[in-house]
Amino acid sequence: AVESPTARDVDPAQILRNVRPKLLIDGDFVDAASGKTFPVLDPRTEDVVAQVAEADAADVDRAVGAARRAFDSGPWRKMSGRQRGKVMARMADLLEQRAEEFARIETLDNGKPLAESRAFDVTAVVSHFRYFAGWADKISGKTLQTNGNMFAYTLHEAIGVAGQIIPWNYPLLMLAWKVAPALACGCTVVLKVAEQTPMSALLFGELALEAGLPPGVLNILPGYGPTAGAALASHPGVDKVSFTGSTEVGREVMRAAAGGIKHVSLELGGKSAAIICPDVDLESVVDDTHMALFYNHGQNCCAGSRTYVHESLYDEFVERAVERAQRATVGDPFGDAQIGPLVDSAQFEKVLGYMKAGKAQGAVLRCGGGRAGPKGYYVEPTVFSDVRDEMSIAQEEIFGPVQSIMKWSSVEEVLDRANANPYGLAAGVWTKDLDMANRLSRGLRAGTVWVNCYNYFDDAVPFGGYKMSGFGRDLSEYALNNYMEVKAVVTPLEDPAW
Ligand code: TXE
Repeated sequence: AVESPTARDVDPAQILRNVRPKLLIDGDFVDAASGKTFPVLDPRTEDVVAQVAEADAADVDRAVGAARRAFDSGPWRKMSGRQRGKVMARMADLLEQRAEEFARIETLDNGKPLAESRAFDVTAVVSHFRYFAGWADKISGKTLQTNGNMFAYTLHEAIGVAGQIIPWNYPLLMLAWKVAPALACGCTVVLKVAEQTPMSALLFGELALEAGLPPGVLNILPGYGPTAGAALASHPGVDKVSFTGSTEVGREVMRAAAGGIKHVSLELGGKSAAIICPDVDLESVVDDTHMALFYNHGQNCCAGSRTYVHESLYDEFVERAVERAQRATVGDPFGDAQIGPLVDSAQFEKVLGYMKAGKAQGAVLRCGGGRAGPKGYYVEPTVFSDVRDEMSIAQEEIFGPVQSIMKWSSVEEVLDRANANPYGLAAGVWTKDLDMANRLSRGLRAGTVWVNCYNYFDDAVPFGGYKMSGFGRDLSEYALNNYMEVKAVVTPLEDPAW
């Protein structure tokens, strides 16, 4: 059942009261050079809740100029790691003090349940800035043993200006994954936020300044991809481009960055396999695999969107998975519903299109399959069984609450089928058999393999893709590599005994 899209009494203007809908450039909130603005919608109602300054190439140029100056001659790079870490820790503290405000903005902008914005998104962002604040004074090179009479060591130096482009599915968390390691390394940043969800980042920019981040170190540009995003990816003043989004746009970004031989890291789409072995406890696995797909309404790059169930359990699994999906409530994300609206009309149409394609290509629709409610971007939690690998719902990233359940019989076969997809972001394996767990986790061509769990994220655990899911790692010590140059310094020793 779908409750009314605005069952809860929330006032968007009140939620957004502290957000300045502008561009953050060089420490100031400014209008776009063109004076243009674009509308931001409430996905519950499709109503416009704000008009935000729309950055384009001229603003990217201003922002990159500011970031360049802040890097080349500003205080940030010259501060000690300890001092930088202190500012970053203050950013985390200020965010924590205003966690509720951020959670409400995130839910209004994106449509995700408020309980999740609080418990996951905002909490994870605070934790992430603390974690990388801790790294800022622990970044150092190595002293090397040379074969000759030479003294050699490496310096790990900040890459320079990072141009970062992020999507809308976790607006503030994607900011954190990009910005925190860059700042820890001493880089300065121009961040292009997603046009659907610019609000939380703008308030965050305000807090960053309050925490003592010098002007120009973090510049934030709301705007569209083909204009602002493309200008950032190709700007000669940018040393490094990091991108999270679709594989299609990732390819464009890489091409744009190629002209300047910029460093690039990409976290792209996925079609992750969830493999259920015959020896599992069905009850908990049904729940795990449900959450693996339906969390964040399936708008998750690592969503477990190909559910491979061993033939011995298949019929019972399908029945229980359907029952589980039917229990998921759809409705106002400010209420108790587990599934809110999708982010925008494009996403809504895309997901409905895959629901139609599943039916047309012969998968068996077990529940859902259409829009939910008359207004807003709500869709029904949907389960298809009897899905075959060649169907588009089994091949392509849907990015919505649509579970595709397939049957397997031998381990070689399921491994081959799981790997026979261009993406390689994540996978899940459920078994009590250690040999089976080892065999599958080593055999799967994916950047993360969760065994007997799914969607477990930790600041200390790297995340990123194989194959067309991209390269480079977010999170953890590995993320520092995205923002560092390695310099070798070599000098002769007069006396080998030194
Ligand atoms: O992504 P885009 P969209 C997938 C998911 C989704 C599909 C489309 O399947 O349904 O992508 O979503 C900016 N140069 N993912 O259209 O277009 C854009 O403004 C530079 C998976 O939202 O890739 C936004 O800031 N930048 C993904 C960002 O790129 C450009 C998360 C992502 O937008 C640009 C989101 C250009 N030419 C979508 N065009 C994941 N990996 O989590 C757009 N952008």
